[in-house]
Amino acid sequence: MLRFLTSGESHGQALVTILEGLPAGLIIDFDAITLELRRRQGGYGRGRRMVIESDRAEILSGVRRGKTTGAPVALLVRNKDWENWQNTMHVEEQAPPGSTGANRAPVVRPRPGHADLAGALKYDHEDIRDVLERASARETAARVAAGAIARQLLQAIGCEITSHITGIGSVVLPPQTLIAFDRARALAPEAPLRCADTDLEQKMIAAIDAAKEAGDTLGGSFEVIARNVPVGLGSYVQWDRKLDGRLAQALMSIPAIKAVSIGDGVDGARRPGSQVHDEIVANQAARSGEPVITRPTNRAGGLEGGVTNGEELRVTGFMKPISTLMKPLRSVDLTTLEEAPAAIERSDTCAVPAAAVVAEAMVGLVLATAVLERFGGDSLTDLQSRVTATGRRISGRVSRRPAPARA
Ligand code: EPS
Repeated sequence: MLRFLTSGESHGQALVTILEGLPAGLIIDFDAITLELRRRQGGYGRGRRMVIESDRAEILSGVRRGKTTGAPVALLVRNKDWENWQNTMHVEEQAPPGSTGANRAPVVRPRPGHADLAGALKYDHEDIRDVLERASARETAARVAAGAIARQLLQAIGCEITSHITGIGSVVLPPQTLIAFDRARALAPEAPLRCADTDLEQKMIAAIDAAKEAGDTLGGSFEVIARNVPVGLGSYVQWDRKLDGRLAQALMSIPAIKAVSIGDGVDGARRPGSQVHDEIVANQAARSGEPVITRPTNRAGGLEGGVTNGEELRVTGFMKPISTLMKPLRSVDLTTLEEAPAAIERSDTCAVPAAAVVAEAMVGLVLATAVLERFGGDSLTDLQSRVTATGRRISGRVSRRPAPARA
């Protein structure tokens, strides 16, 4: 089974991840990890912090001569901003000699919508910085690094993941707009918002500009798409094995994600079953003319009964607006209990494109975990041969054609 933990504060020295359970023999593409980290840093609406950082993951262990060994993989992403924060964030009781950066005053005015107040009460922190440093979405850089490796494992069995932006604030793609996998993947990493509708993207940009101007923030939504997902990941036999539940949990764990839907999601709840469920039809295979089972639609988003059904997996995440407002909401000073505007921390106006990249990573980690549960294999070659064998068996059930080798 694949599992990972992260550690690290937003303005501490570094973020750390340990990813355990990878099979041996996976060739690691270091540039692909860097590319994912760079994608996460981008998107229109990000703040000045992203000008400071240029995230790279250093692999400390578990990889030798470019390949996984089967041992846990430790990854380190350094915070360049640390040099501006040493006098505030030092680990030692006193800042060591030579520490740099300002010694910042404690944060005492919690931001509505942030973990600030709940966290200060729960952990009994006087300085809300002890909450916000770990609750910060900076942590998601560690997840993206781990997710980039999970995606490389999935690629080794032919499974790929992409995403696109479906809404910023009230500017949204019409419901049930189907964006093809290839169209989403072709969106340039440096595109401002990676929205497939470029006219709409201009309106989204204008909405972000207006929010920034007003000292406000904006949320939005994105869809993650995975294709060539093996049939049979997850299970209906027990509540905690349903893959839809596991994906929802993984996406909801991304800061500011407030809802997750699969396939047509909420929209499906408003239509009759005849307009929601994907019919199962017998077609003729293009070349041989032999019968083959196909699904003319994929409103279910690739999951039925909590089990992948071989269609594209389509998961949408909905993000609330970032809770640091430059024109702050009312709050209370925790030291005096008098009303005062919420604290202002340097922040982003909109981070939906970044959240989409994080969601791709989380989907990758969930799928890679489910693949390893289903097929096992301590080496990549074992895993690949099991995936291929099962793929053949399933192809034999849905068509009369021999299955093409998957990996
Ligand atoms: C964040 C506040 C901002 C964001 C940060 C998340 O950081 P700072 O306070 O340093 O300006 O840029 O996101 C990242 C650092 C990142 O890597 O995504 C917050 O409060 O959550």
